[in-house]
Amino acid sequence: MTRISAGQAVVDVLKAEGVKFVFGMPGGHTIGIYDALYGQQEISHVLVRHEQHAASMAAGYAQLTGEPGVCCVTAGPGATNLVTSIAEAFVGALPIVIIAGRGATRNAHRGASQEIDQVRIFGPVTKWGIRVDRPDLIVESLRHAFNIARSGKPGPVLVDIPQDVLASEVEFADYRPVGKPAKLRGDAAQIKAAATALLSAKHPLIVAGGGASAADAADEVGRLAEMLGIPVATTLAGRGILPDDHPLAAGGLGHHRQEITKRLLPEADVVLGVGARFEQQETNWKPDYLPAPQATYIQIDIDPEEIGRSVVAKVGIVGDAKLVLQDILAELAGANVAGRSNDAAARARREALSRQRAELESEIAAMATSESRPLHPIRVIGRIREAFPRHATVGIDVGVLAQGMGGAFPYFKIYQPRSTIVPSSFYGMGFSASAFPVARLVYPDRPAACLVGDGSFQMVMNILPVAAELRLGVTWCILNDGALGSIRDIQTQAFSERYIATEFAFDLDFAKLAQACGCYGERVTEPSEIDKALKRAIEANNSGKPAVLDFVVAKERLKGSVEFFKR
Ligand SMILES: Cc1ncc(C[n+]2csc(CCOP(=O)(O)OP(=O)(O)O)c2C)c(N)n1
Repeated sequence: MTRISAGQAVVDVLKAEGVKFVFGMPGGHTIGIYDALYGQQEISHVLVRHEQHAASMAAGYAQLTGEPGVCCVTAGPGATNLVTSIAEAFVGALPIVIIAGRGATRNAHRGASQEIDQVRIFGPVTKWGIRVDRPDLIVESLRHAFNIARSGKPGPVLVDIPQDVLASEVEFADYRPVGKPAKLRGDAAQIKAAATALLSAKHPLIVAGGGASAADAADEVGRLAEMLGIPVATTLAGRGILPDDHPLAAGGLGHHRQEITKRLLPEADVVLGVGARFEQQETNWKPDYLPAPQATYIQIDIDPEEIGRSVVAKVGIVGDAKLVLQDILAELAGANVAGRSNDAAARARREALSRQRAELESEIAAMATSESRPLHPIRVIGRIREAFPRHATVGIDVGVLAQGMGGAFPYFKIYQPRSTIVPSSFYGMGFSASAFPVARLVYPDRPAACLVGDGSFQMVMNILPVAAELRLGVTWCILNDGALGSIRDIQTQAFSERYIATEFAFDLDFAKLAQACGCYGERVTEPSEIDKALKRAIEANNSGKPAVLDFVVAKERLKGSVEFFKR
């Protein structure tokens, strides 16, 4: 047992928990933690320019690694600046540990500097929060925080440490982390019922969500799909569970749906949700066709409260998606399914899927080669996909992802799990763009491209110096239509083109902005320049320079883009 400063104890706990990065900004309240970060090598601190970026980057870190991202912020405004992206992480079930300063206990409730009830403010967007009232509680509060963030359905937690508590000394013994939580197996009877339902299905469908990614269940999803010839649709957070060129990959649901998944869900007679919540944003829920009202739903989720929340599950299995799928696979193997992967029904499903995919590709082809000026967004999106390798990390921000720009996601192929930074159904503009530099911290050797609208980028563009300072070679590809395109779309199609508050009168020069922030910057207006600009950006990235490509694109949209808003 040694006596050390409370700030040192915090840092020692972080090291013992395996933390490699802390995202934050210091203040007088947290200076003791920062002093303990000085001169050590194990933890790098990422100095953000606004705490929202700290929360976004911590969430992005959690999305790519499954491990908690850590934010360290000062009391009051430092903490409240986190809220929006913490809400994103809460809805997206991403583990985050927030360490926040807090007004001194001795002055609490009588105007302590930057004092506000942070535990209450964060209440609805965290799994747990505590104001640590005594120095001797710091270490165990942090241990508890890491355990809660990681266990069950992961999520953000808050540890507020008041200024006077952090200025104390604490007794510190060997710290033992709780470690990774034990994985939960599903109920055997329900697993049998799931296998039986899948075997009797004529039009089965797997919907893989963020829970499938979180459980690293990509192999199992693929094996089950192949064993019975089941198409796999994914929610946004599930993209990459099957590579998009796998013969059974049907594409995304919800806002990033396309014609194939739009058809598949209403047709399905048995729908297996793997860590998918069937929320509005995920499935584009509409009473008339989504979710398929007649279908038998099987739901696998780590969180018992999710079972039956959005759809009435006939079979609900609480457990780790990977283990549950392994047990379902074992059950099916015992039921003599040899030949099922290629029986007439499975073949018909495969053929239909492959035909529909070819149709979709040919629909995109004309747009993808369009010579129009301003640039066709699908041409830009297609070329970005070509320029970046399969294993690139991909960020897609809100507007681009939604109806706007024709929806990047339906046409942007994803090939591996844990390779995307995307918003949850909380859906905050700028989240992915502000999180994006973390892509190169997690995967230093993988190129990284983030597709973002000009509206969303303007919300978070002070992320640029953060990336430049750390030499994080990522490329933001701005699809600049001079508008809040997704909302303007609604005005076009449902409000007789009465455009209000959706068009930018000022033409911001994002290339110059990027250059001023130490990044490579280029505006692209000619179709013939797209590939060359991408090459230059990737070269800049390879030498450690982040890049911004400002693609001037048309405001035009794909058909049916406001369907979501029609009743
Ligand atoms: C923080 C936040 N504010 C507002 C919205 C509502 N909203 C959704 S998409 C969008 C427009 C996004 O514009 P842009 O980033 O330029 O992308 P585009 O739609 O043009 O592709 C708005 C305002 C939101 N989702 N999040």
